[in-house]
Amino acid sequence: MKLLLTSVFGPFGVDDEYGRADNKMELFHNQVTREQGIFSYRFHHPSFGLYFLAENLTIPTTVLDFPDLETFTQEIKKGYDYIGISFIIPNFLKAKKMTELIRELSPQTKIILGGHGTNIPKIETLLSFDHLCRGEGVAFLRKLFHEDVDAPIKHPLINGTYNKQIMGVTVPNETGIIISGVGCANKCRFCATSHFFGNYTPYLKSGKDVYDLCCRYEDEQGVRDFGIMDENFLKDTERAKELVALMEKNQRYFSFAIFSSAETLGKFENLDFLVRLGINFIWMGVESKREVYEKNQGTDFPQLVKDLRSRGISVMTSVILFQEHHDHETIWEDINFACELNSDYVQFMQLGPIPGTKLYEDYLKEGKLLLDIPFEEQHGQDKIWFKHPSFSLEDSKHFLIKAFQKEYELNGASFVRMIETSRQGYQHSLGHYNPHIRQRAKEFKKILDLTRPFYPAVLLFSPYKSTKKLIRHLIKMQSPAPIKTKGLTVAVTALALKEQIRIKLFSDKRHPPQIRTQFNFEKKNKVITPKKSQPYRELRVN
Ligand code: B12
Ligand code: SF4
Repeated sequence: MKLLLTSVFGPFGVDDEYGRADNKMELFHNQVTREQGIFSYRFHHPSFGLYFLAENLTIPTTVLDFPDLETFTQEIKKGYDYIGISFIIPNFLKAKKMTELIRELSPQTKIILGGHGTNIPKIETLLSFDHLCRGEGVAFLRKLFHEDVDAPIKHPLINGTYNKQIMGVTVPNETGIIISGVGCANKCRFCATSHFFGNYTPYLKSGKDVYDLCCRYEDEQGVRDFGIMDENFLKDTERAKELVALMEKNQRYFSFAIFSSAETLGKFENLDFLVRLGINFIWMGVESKREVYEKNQGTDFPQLVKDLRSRGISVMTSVILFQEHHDHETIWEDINFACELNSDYVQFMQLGPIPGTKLYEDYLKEGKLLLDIPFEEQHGQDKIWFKHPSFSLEDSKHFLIKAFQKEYELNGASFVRMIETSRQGYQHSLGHYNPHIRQRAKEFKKILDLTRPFYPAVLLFSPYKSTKKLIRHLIKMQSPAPIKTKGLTVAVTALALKEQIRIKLFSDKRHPPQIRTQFNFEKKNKVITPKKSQPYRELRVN
């Protein structure tokens, strides 16, 4: 029995018959720092879910991440019993092409579809497959392959990011990924993940489970900084408390980037708890200044953001444009609110009725959906795909760009805001009465030292006063840069100039590497299609 699990094929973020240039395979450059030129964060994430699934099966499984069509075609010919494709809705056409290739080149292979794309209504009439997994995948595959559905969850060690660059300078990838659970009980009307997974399914049930995993990462890979893939990690307060207790008892301090709703943060009487927990980044759905979502009721967001940043916790706020109460005036209420929050990062996302959600159901009933808009254009960073009483599709594109530009112009480059947050965190923790918080000062200092050589280049290349003002403030608040940073400063400036030229004259595109990983195989496979433009990596896990 042989299984292939694959993501959809690249290239990504280009206009071709399968996808759109505005749909980049990059988190920040796609939907956060997209208008910030060379200050935009550039990196790729592996397809976490595929590695997670493979690790929890006992049959020989190959994971193919970001293949191109040629690589995928070669792989099909190896004669798999099952090929599982993971896809989201905007990548429907890619998944369809892949199913066609499998049927043509390996008719005996069974096709399994999984991921959020499976929520497309009447999918069985749109492409050919044998099994469909709508929702949680580990139990589904274990059942399909007659494995023990109740066996304990094994967590793979997965790189958080690849290809990390800022201002053209390569930054080390030093993060690991923790998938502590999927789904969220809040079920906000528009939210795809909470509707897709139903209530919360925990993979790591206790603080000890999370702590042990962090120790494994550190022991095996030297990784101490983690991104937690969990819609609302702190909702389980007991798990978080146990994790803090273990870190402090054993004096093994890890740090985390998390998603959290505001009501969850409100459960901790003192935000210093988050510093003790090592939280250095929170992604929080503000959605709108008007309290339209239960999870945000009663939250003083400007104060909360300020309080978090003053403790060294970078905040990403997320605001939805083209909501029902938005017209050409009220939309500015929310864009301006996002600016006032002055968080480190802002994600503006277009309201998107996604199949499976309550919002989709409502809009379908009300006849608001523009059902002829192709799936590859339903990604939230170009035009809306429903009728809005106040905005045309063209309007939606322009307002979105204006929102990103305004926030950037007013508050400065997110990169520099993050440095300022770290400076505040350093100050907060350095003289704190709690020794565990004092312990955290080292982490902030590391960021301050690493980013110091960037200051002159930021001053040189920033088009806005806001960014320059922030840099001058940072210089004023810190002791003079050590002489040894001079050489690095020259190197950073040269690389930033090169990147500026690349973006302006050529293209800002960057592609994720193709990666092939084998789980539960006895013999090592050799690399199949090395590419110059897309480095091809081969790993083996057992
Ligand atoms: C990481 C991530 C990304 C990464 C992509 C990494 C990658 N290599 O693919 C980045 C940042 C680049 C990204 C980009 C985009 N993303 Co994204 N992303 C996520 C995020 C935050 C986490 C995904 C994840 O790893 N989850 C953890 C794993 C364990 O869950 P999972 O992948 O869903 O897998 C589970 C099941 O689905 C199932 N499963 C999955 N695949 C398969 C396959 C088989 C065979 C089987 C049996 C089961 C199975 O089993 C797994 C375990 O239970 C989710 C939100 C979320 N919290 O899930 C959004 C999400 C998947 N993204 C989404 C979208 C829309 C996008 C973008 C269009 C940007 C945007 N506008 O939001 C772009 C598209 C980029 C492109 N060109 O394709 C949507 C998808 C909506 C939909 N219904 O299709 C989500 C749900 C967020 C949202 N808006 O609600 N994304
Ligand atoms: S709180 Fe966040 S993750 Fe949970 S349902 Fe609402 S939007 Fe989704």
